[in-house]
Amino acid sequence: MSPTPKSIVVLVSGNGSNLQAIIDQVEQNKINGRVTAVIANKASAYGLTRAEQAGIPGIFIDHKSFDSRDAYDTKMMEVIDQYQPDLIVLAGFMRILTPAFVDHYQGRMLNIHPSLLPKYKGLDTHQRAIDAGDHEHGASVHFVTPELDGGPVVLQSKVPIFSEQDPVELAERVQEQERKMYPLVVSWFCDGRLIMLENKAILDGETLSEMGHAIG
Ligand code: NHR
Ligand code: GAR
Repeated sequence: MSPTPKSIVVLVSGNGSNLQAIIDQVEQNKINGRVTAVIANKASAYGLTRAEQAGIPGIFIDHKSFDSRDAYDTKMMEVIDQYQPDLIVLAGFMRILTPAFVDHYQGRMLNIHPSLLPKYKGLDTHQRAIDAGDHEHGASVHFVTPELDGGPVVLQSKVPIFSEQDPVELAERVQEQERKMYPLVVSWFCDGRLIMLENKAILDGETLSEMGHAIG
């Protein structure tokens, strides 16, 4: 008998194409989990519409109506914990989270970042990779720790950068990879194959290198 499906809460700020990829893989029974709630900090986030279409509660929590990051994150925790999550998935979520929030979900929170970490932490990663004259770029899935985009990497996927590369076209190619890699990592976590221990990512009992597993 397979263990109880994990409860996954997904946080979004925008389009939600990574959310959709995860919902699709859940529906195809490729992930031993269920997306139990989608939370957005923007009312306009298309991810909320995707949630509604999939019959999943989509909840808008406006960061602008809170006085501080602590107050916002406290409210988020209250709402999220109603869904008893085993895993929190950041999927294009654009708000930096407080150490208290990160500690509360320690070892249970993943992010996908559009760069080959440790390169280009933070924002505007596609333009920065082009400006640096890099020949390759990509995305990384990592455990979230209080250090922004600094948690242990689980999986990376690379794409080439061509000469006179347009950042929008580059972002599209990176996101195509993201939609393949993120559901895979979520499935590993839900199968109990992936854990974080002492700030390291461990898959099937093996500690992953600083750059995680590489594909593509
Ligand atoms: N929080 C912690 N503590 N640790 C991480 O690794 C986090 C995190 C919150 C979000 C995603 C991250 C990314 O993949 C993420 C990782 C937002 C910003 C940012 O500067 C930076 C990195 C990420 C997400 N946000 C601005 C802020 O003041 C707002 C920007 C905006 O609204 O457009 O929060 O890139
Ligand atoms: C993705 O490319 C993700 O890597 C990036 O935003 C996009 C969200 O797309 N994340 C960040 O930049 C986090 N700061 P999606 O909403 O379609 O999943």
